[in-house]
Amino acid sequence: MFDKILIANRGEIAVRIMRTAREMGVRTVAVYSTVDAQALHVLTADEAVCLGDPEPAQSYLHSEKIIAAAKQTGAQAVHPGYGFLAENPAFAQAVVEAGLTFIGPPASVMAQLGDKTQARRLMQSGGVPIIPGMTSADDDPARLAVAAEEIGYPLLIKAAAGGGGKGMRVVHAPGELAAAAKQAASEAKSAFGDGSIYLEKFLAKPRHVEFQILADAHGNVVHLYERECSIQRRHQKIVEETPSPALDDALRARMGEAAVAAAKAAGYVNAGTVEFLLNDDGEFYFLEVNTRLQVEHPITEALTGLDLVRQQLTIAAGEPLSFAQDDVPRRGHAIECRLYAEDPENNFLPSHGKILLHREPAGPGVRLDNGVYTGFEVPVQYDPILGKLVVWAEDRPAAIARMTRALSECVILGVKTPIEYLRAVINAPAFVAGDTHTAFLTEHFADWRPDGQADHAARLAYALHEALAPAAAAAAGETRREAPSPWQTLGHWHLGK
Ligand code: MV4
Repeated sequence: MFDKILIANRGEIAVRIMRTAREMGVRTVAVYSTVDAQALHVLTADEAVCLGDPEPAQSYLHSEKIIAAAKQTGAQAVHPGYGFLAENPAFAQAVVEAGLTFIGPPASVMAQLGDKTQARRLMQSGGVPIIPGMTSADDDPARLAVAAEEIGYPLLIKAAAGGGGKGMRVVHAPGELAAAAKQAASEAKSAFGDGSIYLEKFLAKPRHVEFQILADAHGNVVHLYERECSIQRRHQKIVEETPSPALDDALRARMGEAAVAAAKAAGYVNAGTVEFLLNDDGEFYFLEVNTRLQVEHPITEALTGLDLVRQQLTIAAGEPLSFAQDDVPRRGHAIECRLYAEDPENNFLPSHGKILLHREPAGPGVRLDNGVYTGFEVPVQYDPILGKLVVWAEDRPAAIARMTRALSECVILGVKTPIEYLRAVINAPAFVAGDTHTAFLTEHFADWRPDGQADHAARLAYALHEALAPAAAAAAGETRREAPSPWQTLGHWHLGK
């Protein structure tokens, strides 16, 4: 096992990786930009190296600086987290060329899966069902028209270099195809530097069901069951859960086998996620492979009891998996809610600022993967994720009740958060019924407004505010003795008369 690793990331995911490293006796090196000098991941690490200015290109996206920091501190391996350089094959390659281990799949595998038409060809050859459509990119209008007739309408134009929903365009009739293709190609060119596009049959209201896989360097591949991630807004996941309410044991087994086949077809090594779209008729199709640890990985950890970061480190160190598919436990139900500094009443606009008060939920079955603290200023330069709240309980209704309770305990003042929105989402009748599909938020939460009722968290916040006002004011750098009224910072919460 490694003695020391560098975590090429920030915030809650860097802290989460360091926690497992510490348990394994592996020392950690943080990297940070000048705005993150006091960030939690820096305080958590054994040592830290400043990369420079806050702009991502000068800090968390600067491969050379990060690799130099690893060499300088004697780290033997680099964990990329998610986002930033995590799915950049050139970075993975540069890490290896510097004599270090990349904690993730080989650069060549990452590159192949990053090309969406190449990924489709790989999956087709591996017997994994793909969405009917083209398996190579083409921009010739005549050939696109022929392919479109074969696939049938409605269809979806996708960017070969895309993924994650960027650069997609629905086409409802042949007359729209040529113009839409031209626009999509030019959008793809400016977004990805590559204007290649292809066509797929458009599936209406599918579910997003992804499978966690683990593959070691000795050819062993297992899956760790699914995560239901259909509750998304603008391709941003909001709530994830496992098991998926849409899967029975037979479908779970078939999709799990397909996920393992996908990993084998790609020559995958380390932890990865095979994404599928699932129709309400029970048909499922390969979507893409995410070649990283995902934001929502903790629900799989709660379900299986396995530590995915530990698995990533042991696989990267060349050790074989210590268990077989039939040994992967699965118990109860887990839900994750993402906590961003954003305003659900204002189109989820990022809400940067100083955290005036941060109170962590706790208690049975509750886990908070957090990256901030009272007094920390959420930087404007990065994704405003603060943390993730994860609960486990014996079944789905108990997990919903537990998440509702944990959200009520969670107090974050100073920036807007979607805590109240999340509570409404997981208690909406359609969610409770398990009717989760990719149009869920559009159908049920397009014009959500808080109900203005005082709740447990608001009352708690008020009490804490009274107790902690001087400390909060000091943390906020206020000259006056009292922090701002909690009703200003709570935004939509109003205590009943
Ligand atoms: C689709 C689709 C319908 N039909 N492909 C969005 C993310 C990107 N990875 C692929 N996505 C979709 N691909 C076909 N052929 C619908 C989506 C989609 C979606 C997928 C997963 C989760 C949320 C979504 C929201 C809108 C559209």
